Amino acid sequence: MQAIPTGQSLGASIEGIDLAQALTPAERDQIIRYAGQHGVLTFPDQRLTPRQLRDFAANFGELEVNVATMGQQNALPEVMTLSNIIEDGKPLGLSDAGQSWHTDMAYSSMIAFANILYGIEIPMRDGQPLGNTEFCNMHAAYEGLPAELKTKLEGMTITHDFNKFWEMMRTREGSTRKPLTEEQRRAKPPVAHPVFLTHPITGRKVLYANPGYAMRINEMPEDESARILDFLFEHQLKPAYRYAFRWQVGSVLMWDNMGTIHNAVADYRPDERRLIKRCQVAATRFFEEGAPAGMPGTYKQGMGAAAFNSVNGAVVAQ
Ligand SMILES: O=C(O)CCC(=O)C(=O)O
Repeated sequence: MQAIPTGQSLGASIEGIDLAQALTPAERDQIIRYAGQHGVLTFPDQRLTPRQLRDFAANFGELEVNVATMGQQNALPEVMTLSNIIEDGKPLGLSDAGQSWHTDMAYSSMIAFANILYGIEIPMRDGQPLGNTEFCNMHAAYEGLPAELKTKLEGMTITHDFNKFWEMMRTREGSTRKPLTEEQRRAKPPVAHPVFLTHPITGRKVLYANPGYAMRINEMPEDESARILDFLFEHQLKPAYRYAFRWQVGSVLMWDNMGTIHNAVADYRPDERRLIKRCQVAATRFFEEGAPAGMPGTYKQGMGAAAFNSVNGAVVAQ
């Protein structure tokens, strides 16, 4: 297995591995290191059943069963279908997943480590793939912040709410999303995480904010929080931090949700078929359950930077 970096702000193609086969612990740890180092990994030319996708994803942490409960694979609720295809009058899956900048599971006490997607049908027009998945690099976004803002926000927290993204998507023309039920809202109450997370693989700080779910900075007045969040949302999308993945049939796309934010580009028509299978992996490998991930005392010993720093050079203590 070897990583071929894109040379851009994020991304590497991982070649020489068949994800349908069980990983060795050494391969698993190498993929974790690559995820921290490159943020976005692509594994070309894979051939996976939903169960094999699930088994590959389960190497990296507990799998999330999405609270939305739409588009789940029968008998394998950890595998979701993302698709615009309608068959026999029924949607095959969730047709508008991730179509705005966000970080998966920022709204959960246990945040996400990785999303792992497998491309089965990819829309093409004039020989070019449509429906790119775009990313921004949150290690670089942190490093690019003005020094005084880094100092000011150090130790502060942001409240994230699942309902923010959901309601924003509901306002889109043609949305079939229904308001979340009381039960769904109770299952995902708003939660606070540090504005700056010490990334458990690289040991470096990342900006852990995203326009999809971040509601407010808790330790400052509401108007100041709104102003600074607007600044952070604009800053984190700078072209220098961006990378766009162009899909191919058979690609597996795996990204580190702690060090990136992402956006699914909906530039294809309803008749241009897109079919993706997805697993979401919680960061249970890196954080203790119970308290919001990233808060002092939640980093698991032995699983973080100390274990994975060899490709990243110097790391800071957690
Ligand atoms: O379909 C895609 O390209 C990305 C979906 C997405 O944003 C997600 O899984 O969170």
